[in-house]
Amino acid sequence: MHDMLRFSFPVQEALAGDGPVVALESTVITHGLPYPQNVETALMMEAAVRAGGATPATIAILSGRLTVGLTTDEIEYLGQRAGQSVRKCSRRDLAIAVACGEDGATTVAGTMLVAHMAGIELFATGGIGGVHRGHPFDVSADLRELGRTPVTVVSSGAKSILDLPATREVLETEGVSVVGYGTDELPAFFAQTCGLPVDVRLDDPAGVAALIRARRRLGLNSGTLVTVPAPAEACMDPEEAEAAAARAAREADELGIHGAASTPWLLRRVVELTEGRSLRANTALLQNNGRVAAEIAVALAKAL
Ligand code: PSU
Ligand code: MN
Repeated sequence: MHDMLRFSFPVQEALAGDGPVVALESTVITHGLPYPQNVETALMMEAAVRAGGATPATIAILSGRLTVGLTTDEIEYLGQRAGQSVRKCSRRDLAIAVACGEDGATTVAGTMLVAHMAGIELFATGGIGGVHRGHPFDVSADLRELGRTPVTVVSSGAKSILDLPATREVLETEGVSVVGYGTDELPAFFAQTCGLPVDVRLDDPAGVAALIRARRRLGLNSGTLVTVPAPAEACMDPEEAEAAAARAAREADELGIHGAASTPWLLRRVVELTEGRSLRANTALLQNNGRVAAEIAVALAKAL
């Protein structure tokens, strides 16, 4: 499988020495945030991973090559093409992008798959996909991937534009342990909680590392979801966040927006409706999650 992967030098070196590495996704760059904030945030997220003591590996597909660890120029190249023709690559799209020699941005599902091929356990993002409001059959491939690929995803829960109780149910069906990192309740992306319980609260990196090791020893092939509330100073008022999410979901229905285009459209609309407050929360939580994932990767590397 390795001959399909192209590693950056720092990532290759870190993996060869069993050093801590954190994977980062690229759909958030091309479809989740506007330019130039997308590039700034991607670079700040990499810096947050380094500050936490790990090597960042941003993952994307460049001219059909699965690339593990992007250079600053490659992040800038993808970032400038936000909203344009870069393929959003979930599990179904990976082979297509490779076969056709395309550029592709990996979603949570796509990044988990490539991270696992590369031997990377930790992956940080903002919010995973889930079940769309009013569309119980639009279930993100992220949830299925968490059920069948043993990678630990650090996020602020699922995006609040989704049906969170339904998303929670599907995670249970898929056999995914949902950890609250320093919290008893599932965070709601821009807001700190949605009132739903997590499966276990763990308060430090060593606790999460112990859970990952237990999952490995048991031979379970499912992933782990570690949920981290957005930093208090950047998070949104839960009522404002909810009102914007509900309105955006209603408008998307009226406009007939669906499928893979849904999430990018909804996120963009919520930024408009909240006059940029959701964007501020999104960039802050992405960085925070990068740091937390790095600290867990360090604890896991120590315990090996
Ligand atoms: N988190 C963010 N912004 C994003 C995403 C996550 O803060 O843009 C992306 C992820 O790549 C996730 C995708 O996998 O949205 C979900 O899309 P869908 O609902 O179509 O599966
Ligand atoms: Mn979908």
